[in-house]
Amino acid sequence: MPQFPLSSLPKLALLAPFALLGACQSNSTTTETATTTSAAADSSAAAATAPPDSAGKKKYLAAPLVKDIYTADPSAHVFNGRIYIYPSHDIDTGMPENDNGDHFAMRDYHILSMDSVGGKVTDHGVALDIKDIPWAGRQLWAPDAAFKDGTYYLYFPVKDKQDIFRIGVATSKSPTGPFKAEPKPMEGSLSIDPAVFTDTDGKTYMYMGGIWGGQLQRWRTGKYDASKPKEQEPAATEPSVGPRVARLGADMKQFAEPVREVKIVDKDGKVLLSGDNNRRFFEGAWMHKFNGKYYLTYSTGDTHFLAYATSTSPYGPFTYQGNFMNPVQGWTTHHSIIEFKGKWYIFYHDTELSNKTWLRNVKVTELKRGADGSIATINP
Ligand code: FUB
Repeated sequence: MPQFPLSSLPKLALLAPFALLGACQSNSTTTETATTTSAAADSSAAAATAPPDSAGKKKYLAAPLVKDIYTADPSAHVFNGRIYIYPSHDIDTGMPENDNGDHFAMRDYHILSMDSVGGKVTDHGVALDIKDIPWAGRQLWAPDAAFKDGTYYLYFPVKDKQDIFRIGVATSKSPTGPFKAEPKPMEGSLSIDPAVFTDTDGKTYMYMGGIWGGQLQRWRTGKYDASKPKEQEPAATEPSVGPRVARLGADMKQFAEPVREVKIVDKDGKVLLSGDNNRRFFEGAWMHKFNGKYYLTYSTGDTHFLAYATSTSPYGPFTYQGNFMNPVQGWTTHHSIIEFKGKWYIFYHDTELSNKTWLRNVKVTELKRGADGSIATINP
């Protein structure tokens, strides 16, 4: 999870100056935004990053989907033929930046929806507030959602009152909420960034985890270890920490099996090393299936790429195939991938509106592939 080490400064320093647009914060009423997604219309996934224009303004591949609140970590799904986006709702709380990501101090979720890519985006207002989650302490991070048998499930990571990230679930009869949280976190859940995937056979899995501020490295022994946080990441020459996965039970509120670690290996079958920062898993896992293959996509964190690895099983091992999105503006990079009306799209965020790493805005662009299923590189 996001920290703000000095390594990110050269990247930020390269950013051309651009207008800082004000954005207001939480608003519980539904609002609509007419937006153009230059993205889907004209992006070539393999095109080079557009240079600044003659006025020196930075150019972006796509436009923010909403501008009156800050949104991040978009998990997109298609329910009843409409696209729903389950993002984090970034706010400026004045928390100083630190290595634990305390400045990401979000307190509620708003759900966005649209009936087409490039169409009007509706903000459905507050769907779940931290004050209504009995066990929550602080920091509502990247959520995801699922639908089964007439109920919508919102999965969310939040620190409990002992400051340990766990994953909770809330339910609603509507994809836009309001959602009612279960009284306790999901048993056995850990860390951050739940991503829920329902396979073609109807089985549903949750992928989860993120290192550093996301605390996944603290679970290496199977139990949460708060001691010596700086020494818990494996040494550079040791296997990296993998995301976790578990199948969900029939009630969608608990795991049907113990949570297990997902291995991401190189072409020789060797687990990627912890020091392999350009390729190893950091946070923000997503799962989709294409032509019978499972695609695990994720952020490399401190090197700011989105990477992908494939497998013939939802449990892996996943073979690393490449990085497919170059760094966005801002430290964090987080995404989701959906198919909609015969095309594939990636939802992601950057900091175009604020130029502040903790005040992000979600975007969408088309995801393109080679004939062999490889994902084309995106320059955001
Ligand atoms: O939004 C808070 C955290 O930042 C998410 O959980 C991470 O994936 C990163 O985007």
